[in-house]
Amino acid sequence: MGGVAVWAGWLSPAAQAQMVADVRAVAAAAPFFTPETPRGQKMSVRMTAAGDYGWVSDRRGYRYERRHPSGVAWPPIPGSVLAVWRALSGVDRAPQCCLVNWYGEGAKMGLHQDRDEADLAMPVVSISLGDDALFRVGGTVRGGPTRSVWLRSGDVAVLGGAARLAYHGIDRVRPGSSTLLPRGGRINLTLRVVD
Ligand code: MD3
Ligand code: FE
Repeated sequence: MGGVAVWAGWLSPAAQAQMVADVRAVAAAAPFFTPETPRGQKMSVRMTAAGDYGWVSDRRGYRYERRHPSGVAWPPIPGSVLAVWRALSGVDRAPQCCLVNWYGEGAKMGLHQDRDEADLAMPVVSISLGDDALFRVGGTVRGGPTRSVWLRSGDVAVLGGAARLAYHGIDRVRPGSSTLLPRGGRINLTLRVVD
């Protein structure tokens, strides 16, 4: 599908290790939480965020918020992460949200669109760390054809243009496929302009 660019192995092993350390610091300030769908279903992915906004979901709905559910402000987006946005986003605006998704054993993310951002002309930049993940992307119509690609640690995907409103999700993570995270699993960072 047009508008998906995957930069395989963009981050060196050293850069990945630095980013994991930076994510740990983010999570120390803004701990991972388990989002619930508006219907009260716990998601299998745990989340936190950095930047002006984080994305939260609970029984009141899903939305961007300026504070973590605990009430603290989100920590700043790490410089290591901002550098990837500057290199690959192709836009002059700074990202306002770095959403952090943590996939443990069996976690997945169902097909969805990202459309809570005000300016859908702004791309989303996605950084994969840790275990390999089977990413599925389709078109802008639910139930249409999809294709799948494995995302590996250090890969960066830029989603823009026609892909910005594409349905997408993570079908599964391959346990033990990376040694980056000491307890295994996968971290995905998505950088977004929100408003
Ligand atoms: C295609 N995250 O946080 S990243 C999400 O790996 C999300 O955690 C997945 O979908 C993950 O919303 C996939 C790749 C991605 C991110 C945003 C997109 C693909 C996208 C927005 C539009 C189209
Ligand atoms: Fe998404």
